[in-house]
Amino acid sequence: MQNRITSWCLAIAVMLLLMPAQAPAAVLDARWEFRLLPGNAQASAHPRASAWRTAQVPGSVHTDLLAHALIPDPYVGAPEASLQWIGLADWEYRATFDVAAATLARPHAELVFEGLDTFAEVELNGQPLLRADNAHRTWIARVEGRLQPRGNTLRIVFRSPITTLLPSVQAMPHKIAGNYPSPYGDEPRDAMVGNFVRKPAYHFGWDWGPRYVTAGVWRPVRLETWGAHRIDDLAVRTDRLDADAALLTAQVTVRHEGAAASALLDVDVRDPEGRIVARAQHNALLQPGEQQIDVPLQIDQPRRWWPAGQGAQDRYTVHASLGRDEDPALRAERRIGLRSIELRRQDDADGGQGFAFVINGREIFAKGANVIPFDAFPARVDTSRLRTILTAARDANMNMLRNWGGGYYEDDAFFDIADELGLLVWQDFMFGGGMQPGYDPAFRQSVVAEARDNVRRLRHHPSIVLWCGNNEEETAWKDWGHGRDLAKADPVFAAKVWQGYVDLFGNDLRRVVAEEALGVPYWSSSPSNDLDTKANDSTRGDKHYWQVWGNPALPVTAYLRETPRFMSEYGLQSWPSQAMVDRIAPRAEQRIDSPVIQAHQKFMAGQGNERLLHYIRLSYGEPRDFAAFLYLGQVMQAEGIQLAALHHRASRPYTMGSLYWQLNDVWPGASWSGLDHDGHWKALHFQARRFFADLAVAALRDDGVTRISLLNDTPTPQRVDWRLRVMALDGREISRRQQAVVLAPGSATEVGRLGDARLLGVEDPARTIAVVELLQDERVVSRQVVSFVEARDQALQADQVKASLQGEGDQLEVVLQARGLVRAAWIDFGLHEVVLEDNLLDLLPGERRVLRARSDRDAATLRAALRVQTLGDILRVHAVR
Ligand code: BMA
Repeated sequence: MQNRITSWCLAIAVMLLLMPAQAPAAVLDARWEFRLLPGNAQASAHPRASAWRTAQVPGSVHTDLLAHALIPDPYVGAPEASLQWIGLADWEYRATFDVAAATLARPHAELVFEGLDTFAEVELNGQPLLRADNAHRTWIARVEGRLQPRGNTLRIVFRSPITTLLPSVQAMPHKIAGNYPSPYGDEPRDAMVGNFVRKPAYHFGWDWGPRYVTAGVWRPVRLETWGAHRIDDLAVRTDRLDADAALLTAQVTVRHEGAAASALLDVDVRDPEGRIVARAQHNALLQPGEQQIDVPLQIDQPRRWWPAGQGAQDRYTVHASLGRDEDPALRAERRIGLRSIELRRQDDADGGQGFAFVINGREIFAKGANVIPFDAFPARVDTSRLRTILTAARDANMNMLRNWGGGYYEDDAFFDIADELGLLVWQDFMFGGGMQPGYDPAFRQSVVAEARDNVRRLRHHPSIVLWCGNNEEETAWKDWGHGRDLAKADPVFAAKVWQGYVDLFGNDLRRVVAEEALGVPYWSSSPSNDLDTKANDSTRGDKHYWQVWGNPALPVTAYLRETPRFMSEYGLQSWPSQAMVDRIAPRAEQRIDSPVIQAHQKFMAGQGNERLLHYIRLSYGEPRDFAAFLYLGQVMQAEGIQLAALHHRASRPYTMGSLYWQLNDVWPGASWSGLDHDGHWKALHFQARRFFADLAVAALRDDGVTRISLLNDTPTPQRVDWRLRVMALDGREISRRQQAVVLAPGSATEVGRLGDARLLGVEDPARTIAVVELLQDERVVSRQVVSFVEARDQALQADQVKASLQGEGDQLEVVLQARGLVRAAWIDFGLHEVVLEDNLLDLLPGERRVLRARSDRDAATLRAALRVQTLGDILRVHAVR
């Protein structure tokens, strides 16, 4: 049983019924098996893998091996080194399936492989069918005349990407930058293959996740059949959108086989309640081959789709059908949202340039985080996990997520949920970093095919507001020495590599987006200024800022001195909860430097926990034990990211976005995430809900000056009061002021810059705080507690909060009663799963908080397990020692 403390919303999410992503597809109904390919070099060391065994499709070889207990759980303990042989082996999958007579009778048929990972040779009934080399593409093969009623066999051999590519990579006189070299010896450190293959980059290991170079049929296989023609695709272009009308063009792609023929094409649009609001009929003359038929549509008084916090997420359903037949091949449906999108890059007077997303004509301050893959083995990620995590994002007042480029293009379900919740998506193409052979035309062609597949698959989602070429490649080349080093070693090759980069990200992908993405803008890299001279600039374009946490590991207050146009990455690490750590390591092995703990800390080859300690020490001092290390790490992360996020928001409109690194986890381990692998809220996520709230106060103290700003992200003016109280830690009030103000829609208003001397007078900085609050209708809607010294030097006391659990059954409440100041109170119930309304709380002297709690456990058990950690308790015990 795990300790699962998280918000209400998470539990509610689980209860929600899941929406089917699309009409049922013709998923191949087959029995799948797998084995190590006979004759493979790994066979002698792993004989048990050589027998045919049942396989799960979609799936991966690691999860199939795990299902048959042939390998230990790749997430528990430290088995990574011992599992690298899997990535060096070749694997064989086979499926047997029957085809119903009616299906077989159809004149046209194809097998559609939505995801093959990666170098795959496919045979159907003993004959070659296709060869694949790109896990991000859809592979399609015509199969009419090649199927039989019973006992068809599909056979797929997956070749190891490492052994396949290594000879050619090793033969290169000069290498191009890959990403994280393997510490396990399965691949030479100076000849990384990952950037030469179109396979999720993180499979080769990343600084937050394990190296599992997997293989398999990772997305469904479908058998599609049709008669004389079929609808291949339906896209809906918005030509004009305002309060009066939406003018749309339904672009219906029809494939027709045989002599020219005519057919009736019907298109209709239903509003969110299912009422038909537009309808058109078109008598189409079909020529042999593929053709696009454009059908104009008009919706009067359209309901627009808005990001979360700005309005409703209304969606319309567009349906196209060719003829009156019930044949699914002759129908297509898209759920769309009506919104306009502009990436506004307005020049400043002084040479800078803005970077703002404008939705339906309104500039939106983007608040959110970066998304990484949800698991090392993507087929394990089900819709309910996506819903849990995306709902948590929305509930933390986020309105944008960046799908980072080192993973895979997410399932349709991800975007359906983002559409529904109003989460804007910044979508990277799948390039995680380093450099790739863009100089190779075949490689570029493969990427273009992949890009078309995915842009077309996803383009109807209103949530997607940017397609971005890659993660950090331009800045790596220009700023991290890679371009310079290669130019020194081999200037001709370096020029060729850079030209390949420009061809791929400057031209090819830009063109695909212009042609296919229905008006969504393109941006060549994050961070960048879209191939302008400088890549990671604070005055133009988007910015990744890693001088805090990364080198030179500046203190978190450095966040306050960095003011970009759009912060697309910044972050601090923490570990997940004790209960999560218990799953991966026995208590006896829970030490900062134990092998199992180190195996789950991927930052800078074993230096991650030291870095974490560095930041904990700066603010809180030395943790007294591993449990305190976990707690203080989470508090440090939450307080540090809050500082940055509030500074970004307070810098509006100069800064128009703040996406921290990272939302979620790929496995249970240390990382920059605010949600753990199961979607439980870490301290950061509770804090994010406060610092991203639409109405919030920022009180940012740097160098002895506290800057107070009032933030309004709502689209309407807000009448509020702001209040400043200076008080002693025991509650004695020293001064107070309060003022009414009207906040403009979408604004940040600075209301004061106050020096310590002015706030403190003669009071002791270690015993005094400033409390800054935003009130609406006399209710505190946002609060910041400003300390004048680091927590480790503050006169915090232990035993300042009394906690109790009241009620029974589904009426449980945690009541907190503070005596003196309480900082960072973290409530947990040990191993018992409890969903809490809020957590990580600062309480003012004398304050009482009542929090709803829900759990399956009985109240007596929970009462006994209830525990509250606070900075005062943790640091005071430390001080006594
Ligand atoms: C960023 C990302 C990732 C990485 C993260 C943390 O720059 O783009 O590649 O995981 O930093 O180091």
